[in-house]
Amino acid sequence: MSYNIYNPEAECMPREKLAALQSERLVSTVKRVYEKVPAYKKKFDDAGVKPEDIKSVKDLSKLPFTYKQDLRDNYPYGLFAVPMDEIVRIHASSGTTGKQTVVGYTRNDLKIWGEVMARTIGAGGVTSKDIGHISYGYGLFTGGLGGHIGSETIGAATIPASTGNTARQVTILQDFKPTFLLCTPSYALTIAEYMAQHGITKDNLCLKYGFFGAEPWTRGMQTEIENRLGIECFDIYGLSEIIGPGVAYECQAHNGLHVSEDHFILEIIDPKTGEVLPEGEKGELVFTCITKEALPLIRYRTHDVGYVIKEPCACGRTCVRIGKLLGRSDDMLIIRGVNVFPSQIEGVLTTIDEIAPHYQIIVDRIDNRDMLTVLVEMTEENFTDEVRKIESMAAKIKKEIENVLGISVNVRLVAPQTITRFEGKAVRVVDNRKLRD
Ligand code: DLL
Repeated sequence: MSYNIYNPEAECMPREKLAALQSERLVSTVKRVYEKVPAYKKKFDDAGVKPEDIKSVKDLSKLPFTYKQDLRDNYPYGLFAVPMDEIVRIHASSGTTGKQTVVGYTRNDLKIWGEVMARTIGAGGVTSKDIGHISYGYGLFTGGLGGHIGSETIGAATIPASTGNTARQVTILQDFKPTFLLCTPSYALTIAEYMAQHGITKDNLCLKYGFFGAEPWTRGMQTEIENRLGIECFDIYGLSEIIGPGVAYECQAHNGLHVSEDHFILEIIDPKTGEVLPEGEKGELVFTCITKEALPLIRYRTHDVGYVIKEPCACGRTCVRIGKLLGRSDDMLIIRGVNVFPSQIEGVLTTIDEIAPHYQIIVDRIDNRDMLTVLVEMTEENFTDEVRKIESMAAKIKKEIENVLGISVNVRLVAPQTITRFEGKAVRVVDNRKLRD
């Protein structure tokens, strides 16, 4: 098969040439942040490293890490490396604790954002002939305007639908005939569900591709959305601190997400020791921005857990891939000492036909013992109030989850439409232990 590549020169650059380009860009970025950002000067001085010590990408690990806390300590604009009159856009990410993280873009940063997002949707096959429906939230969140800038850069007709009002979204999907959709995977399911309830089928739409991300989702969820909407789904990854969506993207080979390495250098580290891990090992993703003007973060700790796929990709891109993200180290639950990622539970649920892919995980501490309960919705077709049937279905799901997690869990089946639906990022875990601690 032939694979779509938006910018073959950049995406398929020989590795040696890429390393030379990364080195050149890293050296100048490090020099610039040292001169322009007092907080970085202090950080480098404290670590005993001078810009002259950084001669190539091989020296990257000499540099100190940047943490979300650094952005909070320098709230709102303290880490910007350009004067405010060069900033043309500001976004922020809310997070669940502490102050918002504020990020800025110069005109050139927006150009880069457009480029990496055009690579992202171009990898799925989008061209200027397509029509894009952007249902990530527009606003301080980077999803909406990030999708928007990529879609316009590639030259597609762009519909800035934003999130919410699913009835209106579905009308637009039918009437404006978009060929690709961008939103969170959980919102894609909400749209599919609304359509099913209103007798609208995938044949009433012209959608061909979907670019979903901003939250972890499993391969099973991907297949579910593909079947329901009749589209090819692509996983897209990014974070506001680095640029927003556009940091890494899935290609038509569907085996990992390519990183735009000419703009962002990826390292995988052991989150406990900070040591860079050998290729292929699972650890925390750390990114360094080497072309951004406004906010070129150095060795930014994402808390996202992933690994690099070594083998060359069938698509011909030379930029490395990260495997599908398993979740964040901070959404990892520790249940009676065992590490549990919500995505492991989702992985099991999406293989079982009788239930809908809507679930919630509740963690309690009862008599000093952690208890994990999974609420799972039955599908309309399999909905029953017959106790014996419910019990046997719950027992089957419980067994399958326990096989994967290696700990005992409770499973409760609930009626269709009883678990909260999400327009933006889904919140799937309620940890009551934290409320009491
Ligand atoms: O979520 C940017 C984005 C928008 C990415 C739209 C993709 C699509 P933040 O709000 O700063 O930015 O959240 C970043 O979301 O560190 C991950 O934990 C998570 N995340 C983003 N994409 C994925 C993905 C946007 N494809 C945080 N799979 C990141 C798993 C993801 N987690």
